[in-house]
Amino acid sequence: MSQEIILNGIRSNDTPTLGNYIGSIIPVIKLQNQYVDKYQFNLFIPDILSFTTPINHQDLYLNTVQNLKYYVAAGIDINYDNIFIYRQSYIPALSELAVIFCNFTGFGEMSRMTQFKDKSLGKEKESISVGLFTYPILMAADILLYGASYIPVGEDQKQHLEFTRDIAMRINNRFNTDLLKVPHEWQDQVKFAGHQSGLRIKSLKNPDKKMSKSNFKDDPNGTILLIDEPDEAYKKVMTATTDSIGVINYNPVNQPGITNLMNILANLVDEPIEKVITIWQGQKNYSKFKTAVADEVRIFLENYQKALNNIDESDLMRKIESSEYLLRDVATQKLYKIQQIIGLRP
Ligand code: AQP
Repeated sequence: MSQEIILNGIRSNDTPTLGNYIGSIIPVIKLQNQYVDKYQFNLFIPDILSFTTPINHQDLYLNTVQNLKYYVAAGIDINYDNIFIYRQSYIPALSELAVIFCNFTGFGEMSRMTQFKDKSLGKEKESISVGLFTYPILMAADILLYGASYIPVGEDQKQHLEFTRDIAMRINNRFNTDLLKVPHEWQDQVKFAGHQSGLRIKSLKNPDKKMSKSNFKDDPNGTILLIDEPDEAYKKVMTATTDSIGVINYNPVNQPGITNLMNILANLVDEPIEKVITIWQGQKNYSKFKTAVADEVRIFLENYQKALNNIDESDLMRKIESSEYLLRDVATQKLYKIQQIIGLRP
């Protein structure tokens, strides 16, 4: 296990959306196709982080395995030995590392996290979990336990990645060590994932807001789930909120709805956004443009869902269990070294 590591996770609080797919899964697949000989891939479900906000716990175990299937359906090849697919809670060293990190994290530092502010906005204090508050700490432990270099995430996770770098550098400096590998900085992560800037797919109905799996119930027509009926998803795109400007422009501020659809299109047809802009910019027929996007969404879902249904569950379970077996060992050894430098072990 001496290769540099690319790490990626999707929580199992609910069914992933097209936003998760474009922001997180597509980059991982591209990186696999480009770099499978060069890097180790840690793909996992942060199941402990999946109930930082309330969920139906009866679904948690099955959702966790199910969400790992979304990687495989997208093209992750489980036959590679350097691709690890696992569940966060099956690596117990992780939780201890997170508790250790809590004591090197400032309360003010966590209070500034925008995801916490967004997710707790308007809620009674008593109903907001401390787990949501400390989410970035567990995420940092997920990354630093294995020494991952690249974490292809959507733009919403930028601040958490920066925190991960900060805590790694803080502990390294404090104990005069280089034990914690500092992941690359945000701009390098974005470039490595093949983007020019971080991606945030927006709700089709409220294009000022992120498309988010936990918002599905409040915003069903703005959210495309990866298990949506392809025809339903087609309709959601056709009824997406746009604007009254009447000319297609890539302009996230003045035309967020149109810009969002352009981003979706570029990613589904795997073309640079510049190419989509060249084709559509200046055109006035929104309906024709929406039809082009809706067609691609429908085709994508049809193919993707076919692949999802064809996954051999017992092969996948074998892969998950062997990955967890190997990683538990690596993680325990790393935790021991950290326990030593902070004085918990001789
Ligand atoms: N709308 C999005 N655009 C681009 N990337 C996105 N991601 C999520 N939504 C978008 C990326 O998906 C990965 C997995 O995210 P997660 O499930 O661990 O948590 P999240 O970021 O909180 O995702 P959601 O869908 O918004 O979940 P809920 O609603 O449950 O909180 C991350 O890489 C994320 O950037």
